Amino acid sequence: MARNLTVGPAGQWRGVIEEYKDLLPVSDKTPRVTLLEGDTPLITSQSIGPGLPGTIKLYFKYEGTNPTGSFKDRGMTMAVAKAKEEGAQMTMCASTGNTSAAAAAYSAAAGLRSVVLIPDGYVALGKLSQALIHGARVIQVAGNFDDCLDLVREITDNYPVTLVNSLNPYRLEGQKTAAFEVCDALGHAPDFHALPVGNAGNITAYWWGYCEYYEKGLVDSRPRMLGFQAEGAAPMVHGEPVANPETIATAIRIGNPARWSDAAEAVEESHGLIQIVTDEEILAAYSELASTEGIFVEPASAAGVAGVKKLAQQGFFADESVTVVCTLTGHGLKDPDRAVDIVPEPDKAPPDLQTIVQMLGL
Ligand code: AN7
Repeated sequence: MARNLTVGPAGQWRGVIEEYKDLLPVSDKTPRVTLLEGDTPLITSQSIGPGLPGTIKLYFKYEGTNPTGSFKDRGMTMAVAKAKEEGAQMTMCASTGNTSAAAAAYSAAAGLRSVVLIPDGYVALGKLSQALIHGARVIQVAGNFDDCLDLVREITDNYPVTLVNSLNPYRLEGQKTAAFEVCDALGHAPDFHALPVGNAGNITAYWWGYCEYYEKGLVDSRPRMLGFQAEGAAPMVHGEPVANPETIATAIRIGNPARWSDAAEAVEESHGLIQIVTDEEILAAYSELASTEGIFVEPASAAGVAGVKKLAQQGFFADESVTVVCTLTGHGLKDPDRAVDIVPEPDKAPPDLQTIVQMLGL
């Protein structure tokens, strides 16, 4: 018998649609296409935060624990549920990897066909394997993400295929629930919220979520939004599209963000900022998260932490006591090659006790 996930055992989290249905554009008729995404941990930083100058209470909203390993699941549950409700047969997206993994998984769960266009050679293996095993039709395009998105827009405008990129309004509706969870966990809104920016959908979604809780009187302040782009893919910082974006953080290797103007508004309204972090700074934060906090993220996910470290060192947070939340957008297992690349190779030894004891200096 099929398990009805919306009526799980008492107390079990029911996924973001069911949990936040009063704040989402859904009705009882909307199918609950869910893998029980959301309810991700808000982890208190044990090492990075206490090491920063100033009095900063640093938290990590770790989205790597979502079912497909990234924050995209929050938006995809909504986008695919609404597509199903509206009678769609096929979903389509362009992706640097995580959107395609989520689209493939949720489409499979909904019984819909899924097509994903990805930039050939620039999608981390974990993400590619997800799209393939969930049964999506994967097309590797000889171009970058922006080329893929142009094609997807053209096709979904002209054929009976539902676009599930973050241009789909339901995606951001789902993603805003992460801001609700942060407020629910803290009991108030943070002073600052930092995150990586690629297509600029997530920073927009968080802002909408914080505004909604604020307007409903559930919190009495809103955070300043801090977005970080990789140095070689920083169109919003430069104020113009980047034709050939380059960064080791392939998830945010995007030259013309789909949600540019919405994100710019979010930053302005919140008195926030969008700044650059270098690949070196991203990798340093990536390593530090893994080796000192015990949190394995993919490189792009470390961009917010890299940015907060940089701002703190510049005295940006002054000496006030502030609460800063960094979203860690995706799991490190998405891109294990990167981890193996930047650490020394493991030592080899014969199956001999003495040798190993000696190697360990015991
Ligand atoms: C781990 O999957 O755009 O600024 O196609 O995978 O909302 O785009 C991924 C983006 C940050 C940037 N961190 O978020 C895609 C895609 C991770 C990501 C971002 C992405 P947006």
